[in-house]
Amino acid sequence: MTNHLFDTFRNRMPAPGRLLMETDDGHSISYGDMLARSAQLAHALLQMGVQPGDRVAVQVEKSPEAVLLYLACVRAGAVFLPLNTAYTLAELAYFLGDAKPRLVVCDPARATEIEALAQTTGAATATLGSSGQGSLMEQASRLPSDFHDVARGPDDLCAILYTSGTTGRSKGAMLSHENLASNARVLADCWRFTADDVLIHALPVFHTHGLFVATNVALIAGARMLFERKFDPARLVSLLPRATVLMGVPTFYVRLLQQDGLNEQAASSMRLFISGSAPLLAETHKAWRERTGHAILERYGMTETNMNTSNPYDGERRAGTVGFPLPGVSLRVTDPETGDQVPQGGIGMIEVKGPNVFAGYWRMPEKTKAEFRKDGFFITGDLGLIDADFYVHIVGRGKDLIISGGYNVYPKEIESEIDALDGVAESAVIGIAHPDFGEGVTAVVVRKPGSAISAADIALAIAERLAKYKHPKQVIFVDDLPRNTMGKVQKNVLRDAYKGIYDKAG
Ligand code: MLC
Ligand code: AMP
Repeated sequence: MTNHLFDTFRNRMPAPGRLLMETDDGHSISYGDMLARSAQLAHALLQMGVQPGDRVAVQVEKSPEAVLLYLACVRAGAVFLPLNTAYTLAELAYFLGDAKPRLVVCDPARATEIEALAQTTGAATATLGSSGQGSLMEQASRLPSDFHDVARGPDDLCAILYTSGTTGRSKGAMLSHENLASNARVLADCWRFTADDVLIHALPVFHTHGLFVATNVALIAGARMLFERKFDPARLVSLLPRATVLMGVPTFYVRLLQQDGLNEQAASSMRLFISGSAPLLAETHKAWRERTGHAILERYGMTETNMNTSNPYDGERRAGTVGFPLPGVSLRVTDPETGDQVPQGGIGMIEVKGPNVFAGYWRMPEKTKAEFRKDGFFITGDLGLIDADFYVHIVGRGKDLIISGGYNVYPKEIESEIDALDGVAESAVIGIAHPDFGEGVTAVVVRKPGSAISAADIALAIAERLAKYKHPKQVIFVDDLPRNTMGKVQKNVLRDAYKGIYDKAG
């Protein structure tokens, strides 16, 4: 047996001297370097006691080494578990307790607190940094640069990515080698990636978009990445003449449009702009076309399913739609109550099935069962329709979810933290249209009688508990929350009442 995902990359690998990554601080990593250094890291993982099937939790700033560590985990047969660098210690405690990793890899700056936490779950810790005593890279540098990849089949677990749940606890989406390999193959084909492509990579590498869509597609094509640690719109415009493809969330495109230097000339070497993770406004699509001459290609996916649909490479890229199901992906729109398919053009729940769809939630068989139909279709929680020309439109969400700058925020998680504060009677967290982030997290709070709790008090209290991007951009105090006859808070009424509050925001 072979290592299914890594062989998928290896079999198409270009000459070892070809570049895989060029970083913003002037370093470059060739395909040959990647093979050697991921091999050394795989040896280091083994030395740390990591065995096939063990989870390796990784919370590190974006760096080429973070990508090499991902590949080392794949090669060592471990299960890669990336964590957003914004997560607080309180959030990490849950993930480590649930996933029970063998090893936790973190940045040196957080080593002390994370080591203490990891010990409570029985995990070893290591830092990644490119140098320094005790760092995994330093340990790896002394180890052999070839490695006999651990055998893993298509259905073996390759990664766990946590995605918050509508009802509270985060769920670990289990992704197999074939989930990732099949999606990389299909996307590289549909988007016509070749070894001549140069992809601007400015996304974080701890979520599906930056890790699997961007990195895996570049790897499978033997392409090169301009690997940016942060999204900096001015710098990005300056990189365009050296690149051929950009992948980003809608906020990238909104911010790039504010750059004077963005024009047809700057984008003349580019062949493709791709957007996903959140809805791209038709007005952004139009403005982009006017400024650069390019129609942004919008696609739709999620952590559990990888990518499901894409607008066509050839053919009309229709603003406000997410295109057609990818080859191998079946997509249908159903009545959320009955599960019956609705007639073409009707709005309903989007369900998908295919080699891209995950194996289930980590140690949550009941939740997994509840989100699959008997015939194997996964219930996405997204509401949509298929139009007369078969383009898929996402028209809303059946799940109570806010997407801010491409990050998912589940209101329930924030409401629970706010409701637990002295002085708060109850709260409702909603998403309100935001010109930069798409939606702005907004808390509507009812104080307890006599309480004077302020927005600043709330911000201070949740700072240690929740990642920064989840924090409400505004807190609004009210006497009561609107409720329907069943007693359920009417979030649509609140969204209506406060729409426009961010219109003047930058
Ligand atoms: C940062 N902040 C955010 C935020 N990102 N707040 C809300 N939503 C966000 N997305 C906070 C910062 O902490 C800061 O707080 C303030 O907002 C302004 O920060 P900034 O400097 O403007 O933010 P920046 O660092 O530039 O980040 C913005 C961003 C980033 C858009 C570049 O959020 C980003 O990279 N998003 C991509 C997320 C992503 O990869 N999603 C894919 C998920 S996979 P303060 O208070 O300190 O000022 C998926 C599946 C699929 O969804 O289909 O792809
Ligand atoms: P995540 O759980 O972080 O992977 O986010 C997945 C969710 O992002 C999906 O369920 C959709 O709600 C949303 N999403 C992704 N791409 C798009 C898109 N192109 N348009 C609208 N929503 C999208």
